[in-house]
This record gives sequence, structure tokens and C-alpha cells, in this order.
Amino acid sequence: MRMERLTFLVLATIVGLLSLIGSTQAQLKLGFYAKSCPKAEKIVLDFVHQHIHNAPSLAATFIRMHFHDCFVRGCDASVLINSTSNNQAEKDSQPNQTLRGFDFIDRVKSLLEDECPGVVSCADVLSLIARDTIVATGGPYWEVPTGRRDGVISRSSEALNDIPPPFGNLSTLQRLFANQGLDLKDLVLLSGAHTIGIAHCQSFSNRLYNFTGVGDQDPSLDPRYAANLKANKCRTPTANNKVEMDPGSRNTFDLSYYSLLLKRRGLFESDAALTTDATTLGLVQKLVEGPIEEFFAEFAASMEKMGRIKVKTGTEGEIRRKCAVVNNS
Ligand code: HEM
Ligand SMILES: *[C@@H]1O[C@H](CO)[C@@H](O)[C@H](O)[C@H]1NC(C)=O
Ligand SMILES: *[C@@H]1O[C@H](CO)[C@@H](O)[C@H](O)[C@H]1NC(C)=O
Ligand SMILES: *[C@@H]1O[C@H](CO)[C@@H](O)[C@H](O)[C@H]1NC(C)=O
Ligand SMILES: CC(=O)N[C@H]1CO[C@H](CO)[C@@H](O)[C@@H]1O
Repeated sequence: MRMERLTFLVLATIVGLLSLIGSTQAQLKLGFYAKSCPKAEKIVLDFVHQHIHNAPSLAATFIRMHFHDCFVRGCDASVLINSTSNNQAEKDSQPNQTLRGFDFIDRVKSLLEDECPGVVSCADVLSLIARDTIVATGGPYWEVPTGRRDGVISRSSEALNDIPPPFGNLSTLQRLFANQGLDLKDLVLLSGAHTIGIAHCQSFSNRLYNFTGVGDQDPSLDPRYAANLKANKCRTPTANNKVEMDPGSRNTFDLSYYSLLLKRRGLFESDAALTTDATTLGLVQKLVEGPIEEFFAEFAASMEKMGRIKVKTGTEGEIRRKCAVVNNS
């Protein structure tokens, strides 16, 4: 009897200790702030509803920013950190040159600091803003479980290594996505975000003017479309105007990005790459057939997966007071 009780106590203690260890490796969960800051998610959503109509094009920049954040050191708001005299941050790396909307995030964060100081992470704020602005502009909904914590490190060189370049071929894209635990299906679905927003000529002008270094054009780009770009927005190799990635429907989250790919009108080599492999081409062809609800549902699943990349939880990282600077800096 005694022996049994002792065994029970020992076992109970072990189970208790294990769950303690488990809690430091906490998971994201829906409504993480329900007790610690019950209004948090509503504050974000209300701000988005009040302000996004002034600048609906920000929805595109926020979903892109969320992607760039998650691909470098996980979704930890490292993309929001300013450079300092002795550190060049992700923000100041080549792939981030055209990110904007940082003040929008700062304003939401300061409302949250007023409500519950030091509770809501910048990483969660960015994840929620990305989702809420896309939904508010007519795009798909996805779940955003919360509980991410903020990183304290942000290096420009890592952004350059980890963020896929527009000139990447399929194997490069596959490798960079696999580094984040994402597969070819995620690649095809998440690239679908290029159904909204703009690019600058510099992101693809090599395809128009000097594809292999002999003044040639990328043969995988529809020559009529290339001619049109060269006659209008991208008149010289150094022109840097904005071009709609999905002409005529840059504000509408729809299937036209995928139909453009099949017409060889994807703007980047990375877009065109999705039709160079049987698996990804098959996925594109299936998505194009619709219905759009199917794309939205699958996109949502991939976004939620992306939002979980290498997140810091529990006692890792910190809750930054200002998103642009680490605490105690
Ligand atoms: C597959 C690899 C990807 C590559 C190589 C890539 C590359 C790029 C480039 C070069 C631009 C244009 C930047 C400029 O010239 O201003 C861009 C824009 C954009 N990207 Fe991607 N991207 C990729 C995946 C994604 C993903 C996963 C998302 C989001 C889920 C995304 C969302 C966007 C959006 C919304 C824009 C428009 C931004 C705006 O209007 O300001 N991209 N991307
Ligand atoms: C893809 O690009 C990488 C890096 O530029 C290159 O090493 C590789 O050979 C390319 N793969 C294919 C199949 O073209
Ligand atoms: C095309 O690229 C080659 C090799 O990089 C370079 O020498 C040449 O000056 C470029 N031509 C133009 C028109 O940019
Ligand atoms: C971060 O940098 C931006 C742009 O230089 C600046 O406007 C902002 O005030 C900085 N934020 C902080 C908290 O230092
Ligand atoms: C938004 C932002 O900080 N963009 C910077 C990205 O990096 C370049 C340098 O490569 C800076 O000039 C931009 O200001």
C-alpha cells in the first residue's frame, strides 16, 4: 500500500514537471489574449475598419510584410526593427526596399500599449493586421492563433538569404520554402497573394531587357505582354515605375493571377516558375477551374501554416514596447 502511494507520488511529480517543461514550449492558440487583454483583437480590427479605406493598397504590403517576417527567424516581428549604428536590420535589406505602412502598425501597437502595457506582441499585431486588412478589402479569411513573442535580432543579411528572390527558379523556391517547413502546395497557394498589389519594374526588368546578358528577353514571358511593358511602364532598363501584378484586378483577391500564369503573363520568374514543374502546374490548373471558395479555403490553411513558422512562445523573446526597437536598447 505504502509502496503504491509512493510510486503514485513520484509519478505525479514527474507528470507535473513534464507539464511545466511543456508550458515553456507553449503553442499558439486562438484567443491567447482573452484573459490578459480581452479587447486586443477588437482594437486591431476596429482600427483596420476605421483606417484601411484611406489606403486599401496597404493590405498588400501587410500580407507581404508578414511573409517577409515569418521567413526570417520565424514570425517574430524582426522585420519591424529599425537599423542602428552597429546593426543593419532586415528592413534595410534589398527585398524589403518597398515595404511600407510601418506607421500604421505603430499606431495600432500604441493603442494596445495604452490598453494593456507590455502584453500584446508586435509579431501578433502584424499577423492580425495582415489578416484583418485582407479581409476588410474583400480577400480570404484565415485563423490567426496568437501568443507569438517578439525577437530581439534582425539582420539584413538573413533577409537576403531567406526571402525568395523574384528571379528564383522552381528548385530555389522549393528549397527556400522547405527551409520554413512549407511544401510545393504552399508555394503555389501563397504565391496567389500576387493577385493583389504592385511591383516595381526593377523587380523584373531583366526579363525585358537583358535576360541572359546579351540584351535579350525572357522567352517564358508572353512577348506581347513584354512589349506592352516596354512601351509603357518599364520604358528603359532602369525605369522603376509601379506595375500592377494582376492588371485590371490589383485590388481584387481572385483567381486571375493563376490564369495569367497559364498565359505566360506572370510578372516574375518566380511566378513563371510555377508552370515549369508538373506538380505545381497541376495545382495551378486545378485552382484556375475554381470555385474561388476552394482557393480561399486552401490559401487560408497555408497562411495559418506560414503564421506558425518558428514562432517564439512562452518565455522566449520579449514583448516589445515599440515595434521598431528592442526593449532595453
Ligand atoms: C514565392 C516567392 C515570392 C517571391 C519571389 C516574391 C517576390 C515579390 C516581389 C519582388 C514583389 C514586388 C516588390 C516591388 O517591386 O515593389 C512582390 C510583391 C508582393 N508580394 Fe511577393 N513574392 C513571393 C511570395 C509572396 C508571398 C508568399 C506573399 C504573401 C502571402 C506575397 C505577397 C506579395 C504582395 C501582396 C505583393 C504586393 C506588395 C505591394 O503592393 O506593396 N509574395 N513579391
Ligand atoms: C536554379 O537556380 C539555382 C541558383 O541560381 C541554380 O544553381 C540551379 O542550377 C537552377 N536550377 C535549375 C533546374 O535551373
Ligand atoms: C547586359 O548584361 C551584360 C552582362 O551582365 C552587361 O555586360 C551588359 O552591359 C548588359 N546590357 C544592358 C543593356 O544592360
Ligand atoms: C524607426 O525608423 C523610422 C524611419 O527612419 C523612424 O521614423 C521611426 O521614428 C523609428 N522608430 C523608432 C522607435 O526609433
Ligand atoms: C522600408 C525600408 O526600410 N526600406 C529600406 C530597404 O532597404 C534599402 C537598402 O537596401 C533602403 O534604402 C530602404 O529604405
